[in-house]
Order: sequence, then structure tokens, then C-alpha cells
Amino acid sequence: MPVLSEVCNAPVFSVEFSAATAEISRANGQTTFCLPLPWLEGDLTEILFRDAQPAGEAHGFLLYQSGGLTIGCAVQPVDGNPATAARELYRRLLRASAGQSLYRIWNYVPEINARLEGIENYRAFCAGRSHAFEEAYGANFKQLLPAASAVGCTGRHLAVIFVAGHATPRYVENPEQVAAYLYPPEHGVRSPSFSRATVTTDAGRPLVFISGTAAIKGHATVGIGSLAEQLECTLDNLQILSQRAGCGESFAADREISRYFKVYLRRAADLPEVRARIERTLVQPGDRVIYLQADICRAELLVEIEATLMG
Ligand code: 3EB
Repeated sequence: MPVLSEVCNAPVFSVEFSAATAEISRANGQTTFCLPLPWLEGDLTEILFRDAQPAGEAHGFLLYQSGGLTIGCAVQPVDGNPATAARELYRRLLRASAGQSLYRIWNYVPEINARLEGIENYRAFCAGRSHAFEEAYGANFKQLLPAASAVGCTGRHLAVIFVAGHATPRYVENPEQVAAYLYPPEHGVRSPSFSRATVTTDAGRPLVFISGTAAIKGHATVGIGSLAEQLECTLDNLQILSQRAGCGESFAADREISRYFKVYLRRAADLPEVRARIERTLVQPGDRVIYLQADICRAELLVEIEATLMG
């Protein structure tokens, strides 16, 4: 029997990796969102909103409240075309978050680089997601897209987590990267639906979500075949985004702020090199960092890094 203090301190909503399949497990008033991508190093559990409390369900999403934020999570089976599954999941997500602004979405896409009838699963996912956004938000939907990440996982379910709130956030772009929602059709029939970062506040506290960031300049992949070059390009993009988000060159490292990073590696064997490099300039003691093995949305990308900053 756990003692009462342990029960009370345990977070109501957390995310775990290395699961066999994407699933939402609920026990003793706690929800664990279990994701099938291998954990490599760092925190075993991702807890971004330690004070989150249950806030019911809507459109198949389990909802949680943390201050003025709404956190929602759901899975969607993919039987057949991932575009159809993505469209359905995003229809539900956009209904569950209606009336609020989206701040951040984490997407986990099964077999993201595999192809079905010649179309890469990521591109099919992008098509379904984009149609759902256009349907819900109208022709100007590209101005309302939140920070996001989309990485691969195993299994047969799309899994998403969103964070939304009632403030009107500032969506940030990187002047050295074409906005993903304006990528030309050579990257897929419908462009990816996300902005590079979201800057907002909750209950007076600053909140910055930096999207999954990789070695892309303009809309081209940089450093194909070179982990070191991809890392430098990714860190450069992150630095630009930190500046643009009002966090200085190094993610508010000098301020009283909680910093969370996730690092996705296509090849687990790259962990030592990546870790050594990012610990040199990006990560500092006290930061929460999780390293995961994941396929990334372009087959030639080897690494992707995201950041969340909370005052
Ligand atoms: C990129 O910059 C790399 O489709 O939601 C990063 C963050 C990437 C989010 C998404 C994709 C997504 O295009 C990939």
C-alpha cells in the first residue's frame, strides 16, 4: 500500500516511453500516456504539468487542467490510409479544443517513413491534418497553427497530446527556414501544419514551446549523411528560435525558468556523440532532458530537438 503522501505527490498525467503499443492507461486517478518509442536516456517519465487535474473527456480526448491550460490526449487506430486516420483524429482534437488557442501538439506517427501505395506515411498524415485544420479554422488556418513535433513510433495507432489555452499566443517563425505550412509540394501534397514556436503566458507565467527542430534551411535538408553537420544546423535553428521567442540566445538559461528538452535520434548508436555535443552548449544542470529513439519525418534526418520553457 503506498502511503497517502506518495499518492498525493504522484502526477495525475504523465507520459512514458518504451511501451509495446500506444495506449492510455488509467489507475488510481492517474493517467499514463504510454508511447511505443524507445527511451534511451534521461528522465523515464515526462511530467510537464505536475499540477494537472482531470477535466473530463471530449470527442474521445481525455482532458486535464493545469492553471488555465487544457491538456488533451488521444490515440487513433490507423487501418489503411494514415490520411484518413489523421483527419479523423484532428477533427476530434479541433472539437475538443474549440474556443481555445492551440499552443502545442505532440504527434507520434506509426512507421512514419514507410510508404503505403507509394505515399510516405508522414506525408499522408500531413494531408489529413491539414484538411482537418482547414475544415475547422477556415481558409486562414495557417495563421493559427501551433508549435508541434511529429516523429515516428511503432504499432498501429496515431497518438497525440495537445496543450491549449484562452490567451491569444504569438506564433514564431525562423527567418532561415521556410514556414513549414508553406513548404512547396515536393515535400508532400499538403504542407505540414505547424509553426516553429509558440509564446504565451498562463496565470502570468511565461510559456514557450519550441517545435521539433531539425537540420533544415529554407526547405532543404542540410548535412545529409553527417550527424555532426545536422547537429550544428539544428542547434543553430534552435538558437534563432530562442531569440525570436524572446528567450535570448540560449533558452533563458540565465532566468528562473524550468527547461524541458526532448532529443529524438534515428540511430540509438548516435547517443554519445549527440549527448556530448548538446551538453556542451544547450543543456545545463537542472534541465529535464529525455533522449528517445525515433524515426524523423524526413528519412534523411538523423536528429530532432524540441524545447519547452515554463516560468
Ligand atoms: C521540419 O522542420 C522537421 O509535421 O508536425 C518538425 C516539427 C517536423 C513538427 C510536424 C515536423 C513537424 O519540417 C519536421
